[in-house]
Amino acid sequence: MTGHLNRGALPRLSPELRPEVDPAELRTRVLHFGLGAFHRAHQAGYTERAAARSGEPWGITAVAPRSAETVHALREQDFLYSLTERRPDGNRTRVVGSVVGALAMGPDAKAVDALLTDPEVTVVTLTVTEKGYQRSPLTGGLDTAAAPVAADLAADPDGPLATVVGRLAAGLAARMRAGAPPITVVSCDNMADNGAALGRVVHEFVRASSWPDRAGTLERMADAVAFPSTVVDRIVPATSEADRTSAESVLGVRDALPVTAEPYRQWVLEDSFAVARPPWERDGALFVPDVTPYQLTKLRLLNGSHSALAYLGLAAGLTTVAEAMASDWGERLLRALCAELAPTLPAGGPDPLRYAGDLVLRFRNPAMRHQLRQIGTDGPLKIRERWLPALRELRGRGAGTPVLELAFAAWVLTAGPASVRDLLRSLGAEDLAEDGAFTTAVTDRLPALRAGRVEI
Ligand code: CS2
Repeated sequence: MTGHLNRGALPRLSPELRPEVDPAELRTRVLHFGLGAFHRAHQAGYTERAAARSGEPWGITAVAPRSAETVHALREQDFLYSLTERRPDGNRTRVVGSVVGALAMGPDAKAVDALLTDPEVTVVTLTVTEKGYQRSPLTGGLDTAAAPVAADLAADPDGPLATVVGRLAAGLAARMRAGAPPITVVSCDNMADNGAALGRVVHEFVRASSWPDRAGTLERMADAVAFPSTVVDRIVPATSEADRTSAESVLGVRDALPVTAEPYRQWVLEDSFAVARPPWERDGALFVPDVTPYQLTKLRLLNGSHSALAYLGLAAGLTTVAEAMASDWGERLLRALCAELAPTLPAGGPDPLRYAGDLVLRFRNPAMRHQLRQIGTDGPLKIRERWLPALRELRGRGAGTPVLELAFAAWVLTAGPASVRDLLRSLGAEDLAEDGAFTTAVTDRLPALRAGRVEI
């Protein structure tokens, strides 16, 4: 077999490699922002199985906020791509069939808005990372002074906009004017209270706009647009050239956009949708009244220890999470950090120590090549969510924070500021910058780390 993956190639694939749905039978009923590997390995799979098991035609059109490269590559493949689960006992590959369209947010602005006003589209999902929300570090609300936000506020809302928040606000406003049915907008990014955070920036964008009907739009949005909070979880390393080669050898056709992921996956959603949604529970998603205990456990224990392993691993000259876990300090660090953070977690979530044990197994998976550098990017945005609230809470109670101090020192080293205080100030964490005991403890950790030693 030659050629590349597309609908025409499906009949030639062996049955266990084919999608669980016939993509030709799906229609766009979910609009997704953020066309990265994570969406393709997580929500797209849940949606595919929800459609397959319910017989309802839930298809996704995915919007790339910035680069149109993935959009073109997906179009070439009729929006198909393969997902390979990397299990310690071998790989399992399958083509995913739930994506039925791809748009580039700037050039395709009109098509994006047409879907946002389409009565058939009742769900919007987002994986745009923390920086996509354009939040002010001080207030958590919309950073109207940020250049792209200011430019979008001044721009014609019917034309191309630079920010997802602006596009969403403009499209939802158009939906309200058109009198289309209610809609649910689901943040799938790693932030505490992600639904409320998204609702806030979208509402604030409308409020800060000069649209003549903004007051009425805000009123209608309050009734007709829901912003549930969710917790998404699956480790999805960036795709490498080796992944493309191995996907091709399994499929027998070239796939330019394969994704790889660990076998584990989880999706917990606040059960407050406005209208019809894919029955994701048919594929194991959990709908609960309040996601907070799950969300904080995942953010602080999983993402928090990921960031700690990333900065400490980089300081020790390592490359991947599995390598850091195989070092003589990796597992100890992870367990000690989880134990330190456990008292900050609300009741009602997973047991923190058992959760830490599961993380040891997931992070150790030798079949995954999850780059420490990938996790280390966007440090300030991630650390603000992952470490600072727990750090403040523990220090406020007078509890020791030795593991966070060590992790912080490793971050200082890789971020390269003049001092620990400077770094804290640049995060807007004036209170911690003034906490002399903390800054001294972090500074004291630097010499050993500079010598490549991680001492827990
Ligand atoms: C990671 C996350 O890159 C990162 O910052 O911590 O992407 C992590 O792999 C996922 O949240 C796991 O669900």
